[in-house]
Amino acid sequence: MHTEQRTFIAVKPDGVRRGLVGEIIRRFEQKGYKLIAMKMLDVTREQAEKHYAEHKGKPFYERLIEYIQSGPIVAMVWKGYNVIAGSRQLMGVTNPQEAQVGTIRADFALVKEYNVVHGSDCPESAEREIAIYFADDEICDEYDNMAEIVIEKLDD
Ligand code: IDP
Ligand code: MG
Repeated sequence: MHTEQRTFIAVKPDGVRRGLVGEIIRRFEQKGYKLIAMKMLDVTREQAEKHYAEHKGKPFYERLIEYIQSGPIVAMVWKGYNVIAGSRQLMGVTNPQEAQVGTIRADFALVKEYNVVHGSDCPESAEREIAIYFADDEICDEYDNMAEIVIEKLDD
């Protein structure tokens, strides 16, 4: 049985400022994932604290909260076969200096404090993060993209 998942992806403020929105979206589209929600917004302190609750108390927490609020983000929901692990592969590991060449973070970022993109790390955090930024009626899942047509064929 295939694993259709949803994940929360955000172009962080440094990625927006550097003009990487299109490039990052292109990589997810090109892979075959389906974009089902997107908006630009200024993250509130409350949203930032919810988003990064797991990091509360860590030495970099306050800077992280400031960073995610340092300019608008582009928040997105992507859907697809194994999209959570797959999108983390496309992004590369947290520290751009350790990320594989060819990943977003390796190709476009220098340090982990400014690593241009966020992606959920498991189905539970994906659903939790989606709910911080999107209402149910902002999700547009009522269309078939090419990848879904491929997956339907796999199920036959
Ligand atoms: P992830 O974004 O790859 O899932 P997490 O460990 O969840 O990485 O950390 C969330 C974000 O916090 C990272 O993307 C990065 O921006 C920041 N961060 C993580 N570790 C450090 C650190 O050691 N110093 C500064 N910032 C960090
Ligand atoms: Mg994380």
